[in-house]
Amino acid sequence: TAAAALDEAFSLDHLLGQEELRWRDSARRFARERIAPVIEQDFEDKHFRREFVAELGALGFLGMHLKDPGCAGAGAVAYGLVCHELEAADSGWRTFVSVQGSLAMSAISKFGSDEQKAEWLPPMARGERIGCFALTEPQGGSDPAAMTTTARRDGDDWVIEGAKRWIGLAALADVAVVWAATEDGVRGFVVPTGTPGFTATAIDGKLSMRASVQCDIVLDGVRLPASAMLPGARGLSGPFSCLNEARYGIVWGAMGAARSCLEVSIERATSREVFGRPIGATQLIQQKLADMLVEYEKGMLLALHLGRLKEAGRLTPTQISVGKLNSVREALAIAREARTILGGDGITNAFPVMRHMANLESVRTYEGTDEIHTLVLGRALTGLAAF
Ligand code: TGC
Repeated sequence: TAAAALDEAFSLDHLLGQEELRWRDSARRFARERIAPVIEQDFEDKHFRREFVAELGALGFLGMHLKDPGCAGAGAVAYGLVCHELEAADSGWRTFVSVQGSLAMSAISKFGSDEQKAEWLPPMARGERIGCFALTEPQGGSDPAAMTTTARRDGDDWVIEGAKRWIGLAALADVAVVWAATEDGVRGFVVPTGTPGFTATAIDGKLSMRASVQCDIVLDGVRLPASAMLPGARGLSGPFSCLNEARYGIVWGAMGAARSCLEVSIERATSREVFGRPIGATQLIQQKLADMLVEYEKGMLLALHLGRLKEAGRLTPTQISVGKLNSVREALAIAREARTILGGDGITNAFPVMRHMANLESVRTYEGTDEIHTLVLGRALTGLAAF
C-alpha cells in the first residue's frame, strides 16, 4: 500500500520494535476497515459513531500508555503510532482517544485517589465510560490562569460555579475532569455528568471536526463530596501536565492526516492524465510530491525522537511545543498542496483532503495554539515571556 511505501521510504519500520508494529498495524486496520468506509458520511451528517468507543477500548487504545489496572501500559511510541493511524482516517477519532486517554484518564491516573482510579479507569479503558477534560472557558483558552470557574467549600462539600467551552465529548461523557479556582489555587474535580447543575451542550455550526463533538458546559451550583477533588493536583501544572500528553499525541496524529493527503496525491499523480501523460510525470507535480515527502519524513522522525525521549523520561514541554507546532503546520501545508494536485476534485468529499484540512484548523488551535507554542519557544530561547 502507499502507507507501507511511505514507511519504507525512510526505513521507519526498522526503527520500531515488534510490539510497536503490532499496535501500529492494529490501529491501521481499525482505521481502514471501520472508520474509512463511513467517515465521509459521518462528517457530512455531523455524526459521532458511539459504537466505535467500545471497539477502541477492546483494542486497548484507551489510556493505552497508562500503567494502571485495566490499561495496556504501552510505550509512548506505540501510543504515538496509534494516534498517527487514527488521524490518517480522521482527526476526530484521534481526538477522541486523546481526550479519553491523554486528558481525562491521565488526570485521574496522575492525580487521582486510589478510589477514583479504581472507579473510573478500568471502565474508561474498556470504553464503557466516556470522559472529558474541562479546562478552557468561553472567554478564551490560551490563558487558563485567568479562569473564572470556582469551587468553594460548603461544609464537607464542594460547590462549583462557572462555564467551560470547546470541551470534547462533554455531552456524551459519563464523567468530566473539571478544573476550577479555589482558595488554594486551581484544583481538579471528578464530576459525574449526571450531577445536578451540570449541563453540556454540543456546539453546532462547526465546519471542522464534524464527526466529533465539542461542547459548552455550564456548572450551576454543582455540589460534590470532598472525595471528588483530585488530591494530587494543585495549581496549573496539573492540567498542563495532561495537556503535555495530548500535545504529544498530536505530534504523531497530525502527520497521519498528512500521510493520507500524500497518499491520495501520489495516487492521483500517477493515474490522472493531462496533456497526454500522467500529471506525476511533470516536474511541477514531482516537486510538490517531493516537498511533501520531505516534510512528512522530517515530521515522523521528529515524532519518533520525541517519543524515544518520552520513554526515557526526558521529554520537556518545550520539545513538545516544537513537535506540535511543526506537525500541525506542515500537515496543513501538505493538505493544501495535495488539494492543488487533485485539482477541482480536491474540493469534493470524493477525497479526504478538504476534510483533513478543515480538521487540522481545529488541531492547530486546540491544546495550545500555534501562537502559544511559538511564544513558548521564544521564551525558551530568550528567557523573556511575550505572553
Ligand atoms: P504559568 O501560569 O506561569 O504556570 C503555571 C504552572 O504550570 C507550569 N507549566 C507547565 N507544567 C507542565 N507542563 C507544561 N507544559 C507547563 N506549562 C506551564 C508552570 O511551570 C507553573 O508551575 P508552578 O509549579 O510554578 O505553578 O504558566 P506559564 O507562563 O508557564 O504558561 C503560559 C502558557 C501560555 C504557556 C500556558 O498558559 C499555556 O500553555 N497556555 C495554553 C493552554 C492550552 O493549551 N489550552 C488549550 C486547552 S485544550 C482544552 O481545554 C480542550 S481539551 C481538548 C478537547 O476537549 O477536545
